[in-house]
Amino acid sequence: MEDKFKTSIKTFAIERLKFDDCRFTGSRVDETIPLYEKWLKEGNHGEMTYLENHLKFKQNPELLLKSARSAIVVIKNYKNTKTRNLEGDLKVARYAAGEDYHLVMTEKLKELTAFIKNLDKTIECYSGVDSRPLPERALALKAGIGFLGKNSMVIKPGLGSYFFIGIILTTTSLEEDRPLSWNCGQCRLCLDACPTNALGEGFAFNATKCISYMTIEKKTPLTGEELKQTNGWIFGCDICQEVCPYNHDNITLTDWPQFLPSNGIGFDFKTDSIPKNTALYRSRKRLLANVNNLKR
Ligand code: B12
Ligand code: SF4
Ligand code: SF4
Repeated sequence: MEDKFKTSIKTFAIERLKFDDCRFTGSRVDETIPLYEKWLKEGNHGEMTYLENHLKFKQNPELLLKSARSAIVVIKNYKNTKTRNLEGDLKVARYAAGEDYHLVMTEKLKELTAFIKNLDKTIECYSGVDSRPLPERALALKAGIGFLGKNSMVIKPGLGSYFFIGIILTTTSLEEDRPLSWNCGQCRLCLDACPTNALGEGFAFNATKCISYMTIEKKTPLTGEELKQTNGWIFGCDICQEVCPYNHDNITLTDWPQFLPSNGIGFDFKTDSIPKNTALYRSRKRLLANVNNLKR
């Protein structure tokens, strides 16, 4: 599809909707499927069995959208405070301190989809943020949004890694943007900082050891040892991002007020009344059980 079409989408996404980047790639990520299969086979996903069901969709995006050809990748910075104290009693990760990003991002993706369909009514779209079986990091990497950090995050030089990824699959072929050729170099700060050794050499990542998994995803109750390891984190974990030099103090804060701590639970968990518009609200049963166990 002609460049003018891409430019219109990009301009609308960045200038009107205030996404921090918008790039284009093909809908397939064939080259990363063996990595994903190996990761599952090794049991790195623990109790997140839904990730096994995601495999067939990641292998074949046409199961999500018939004749899917391209992916539009948008990102939004959620950095919501200049610095963060990683110590403390009960800690909530930056991404969950504001309003629920699923809801906020989905609304913006709807607006972008409406804009695209207005440009060309014959185009079909399928969008998702986090909860749909889309290979979001693989698409973001292929589109050149950023590079893969040793902490397994997509990192965009100049913005860091505190951003959400949103995807729109479309039925039209768009010229693909190029991936970034960048990497962490000799740095290994995140590997050394992860308190549970969830990160390993060669981009290894064992979710079952990750505090984020323990506090958000694990369905069975945390063991005493796991509770000890969470060390006050009650929803997510920011350590491997906070130590990353790409997330230095001068990175600008988000310009979407929804993601500011004042519009959600904030960083300090002090009350049992969790605002309904936060991601924590949906997980509150597990969250409160963990908090009560921690207090014991
Ligand atoms: C399951 C999941 C988790 C799990 C597992 C995390 C993980 N590292 O895999 C848990 C619960 C632990 C988790 C935690 C977090 N998550 Co999460 N999570 C997901 C989810 C739903 C699926 C990820 C997945 O499939 N993982 C399996 C691995 C194997 O796949 P992958 O990470 O996609 O990696 C692929 C690419 O890296 C690709 N690849 C491409 N090129 C290359 C090159 C090389 C050399 C290699 C090795 C691989 C590679 O291969 C991999 C396999 O396909 C995605 C949303 C989505 N639908 O994709 C969000 C997502 C990855 N999470 C996100 C976030 C924000 C977080 C947290 C920061 C939240 C928090 N503060 O606690 C932490 C970060 C922990 C960490 N260091 O990764 C963001 C990441 C944004 C970003 N900048 O990268 C996503 C994209 C959600 C979103 N829409 O914004 N998450
Ligand atoms: S989120 Fe925390 S526990 Fe998980 S890999 Fe990063 S530092 Fe380790
Ligand atoms: S802390 Fe260092 S090794 Fe880890 S992701 Fe950042 S730059 Fe890469």
